[in-house]
Amino acid sequence: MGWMHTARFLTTAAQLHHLPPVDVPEIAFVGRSNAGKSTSINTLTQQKQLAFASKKPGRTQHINLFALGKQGVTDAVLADLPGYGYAAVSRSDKERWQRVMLNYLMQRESLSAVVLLCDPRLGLTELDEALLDAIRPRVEQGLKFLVLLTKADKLTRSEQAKILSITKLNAGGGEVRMFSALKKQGVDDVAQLLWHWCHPDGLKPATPAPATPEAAAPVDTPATPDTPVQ
Ligand SMILES: Nc1nc2c(ncn2[C@@H]2O[C@H](COP(=O)(O)OP(=O)(O)OP(=O)(O)O)[C@@H](O)[C@H]2O)c(=O)[nH]1
Ligand SMILES: [Mg+2]
Repeated sequence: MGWMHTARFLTTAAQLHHLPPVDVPEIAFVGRSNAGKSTSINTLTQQKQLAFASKKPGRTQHINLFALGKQGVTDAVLADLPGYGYAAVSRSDKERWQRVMLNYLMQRESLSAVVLLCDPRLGLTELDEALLDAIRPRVEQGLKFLVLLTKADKLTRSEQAKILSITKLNAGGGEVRMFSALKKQGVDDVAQLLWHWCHPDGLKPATPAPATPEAAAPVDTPATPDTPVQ
């Protein structure tokens, strides 16, 4: 979807209070280290290296923001967050990242949707469940969330169907989708969902009106009472 491809780097910050406030919907990509957050952002935005993806877990160590919007007008922001649960990180680093992420999820005012990425071969882990618990009060106030089951290319069709229905039962009312960056599975569907979340009034991006006679306003129609004539 063209809207997603407009993504551009906005800023990076190690702490919540270093992030600039934004006045458009912000969608956070969260999940275990190595789940595929950065890769999915690159795939959805069709940009090879917008977000840093790596075989080495723990690659993303800051909150990175990317702006979306046509003609340079930002109408949404994506946030790539550091992953959690990476065993080889020191305990103090782990605790620091968990604190940064929880503060972000609880306090970031512009946050309007969370995409929780999950490797379906691991399922929702304890840390994923803790995250879902942490955001539940905000979900009740309208925060949207999507569980994105990544690396679908590693599963057979029937394994995918099974994990999809199990995760739907455990996702507490959130959306659930299968996704593969490798096979481009689920890309359009997820892009559309995020578009609708950021444009709940259903407005399409501005396009010039077609220059057809039918599209032009009839000149001889009298103004109706609720159409002020100036
Ligand atoms: N087969 C396959 N591999 C994937 C897919 N998505 C991501 N990967 C691989 O998974 C590894 C981790 O991907 P990242 O996108 O860096 O993961 P991350 O969640 O951002 O990790 P952190 O930044 O450490 O939190 C990389 O080796 C990717 O190539 C996918 O759809 N299919
Ligand atoms: Mg990453």
